[in-house]
Amino acid sequence: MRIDDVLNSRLDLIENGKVKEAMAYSLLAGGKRIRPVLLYTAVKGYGLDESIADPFACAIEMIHTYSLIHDDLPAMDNDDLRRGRPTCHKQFDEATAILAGDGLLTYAFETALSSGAQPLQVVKAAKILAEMAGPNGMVLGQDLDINEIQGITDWEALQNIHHLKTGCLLSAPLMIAAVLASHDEDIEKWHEIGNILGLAFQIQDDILDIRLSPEEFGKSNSDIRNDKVTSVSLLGENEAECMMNTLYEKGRELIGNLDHFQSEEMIGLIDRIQTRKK
Ligand code: GRG
Repeated sequence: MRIDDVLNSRLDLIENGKVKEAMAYSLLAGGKRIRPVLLYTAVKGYGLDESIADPFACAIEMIHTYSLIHDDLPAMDNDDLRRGRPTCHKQFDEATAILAGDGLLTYAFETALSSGAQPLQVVKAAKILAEMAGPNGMVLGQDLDINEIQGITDWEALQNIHHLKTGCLLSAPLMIAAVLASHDEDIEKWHEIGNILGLAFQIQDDILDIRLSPEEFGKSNSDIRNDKVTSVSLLGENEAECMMNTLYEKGRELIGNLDHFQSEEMIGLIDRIQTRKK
């Protein structure tokens, strides 16, 4: 995959050492690469060459991978299995896993800022990335997930957590594509589409979590172990699945309504995500 080549070339620029090894271990562990693929597909939908998206595709996957490494730590979900392999802190140690996450987060921005796109576009895109990943975005979602979720009894409140924790990092590549294509009027539309797809993706994750074994899913079923409130525990499996399908359909409809955007490939990608098996 294109994203693996660009990630490898960025990793080659890091000094050898245990932290680099741990960053590479988690980054190259065979994730689905959904976020970079969303970005590449969106820039192509705007008629641009994929290469313009390379630094941002890398940056988003690095931020996603850092979030998984930190989420798996004993202080958070305390998971042993991720992407079908021991989690970063199990393979190395906690200090190295924390540093690998820190390294990936900071290197993500160094990589994004090395983009050859127009400087104003680079600044706008990097700001979106920071906003979506930071304390008003994914980090806030994780805060609520850790500190508030157990008291939640209504779907609206759970939806808000999912928009932040999952939706923000799925919105970022779509919003960044609009910036790179100089279609800033689409940024908020993609934000909403990313939130809808993120919610669908999270519900699907909750359903797969109860349907698959950890070996099949490639990660621990920590939601069940931690008796966590999820879309399935709140809505029931059937209603959750109906909601997921409705949301994916709504996402496709909104994408089809965008002006200046060739939507076929993106809609095909959403179909493939909807039928994913893990
Ligand atoms: C530590 C700040 C911080 C945030 C952690 C990513 C995350 C937030 C928590 C992980 C748990 C979780 C269920 C997150 C929701 C998003 C999600 C479904 C992540 C898994 O993404 P995939 O399926 O993973 O794209 P791969 O491994 O394929 O890249």
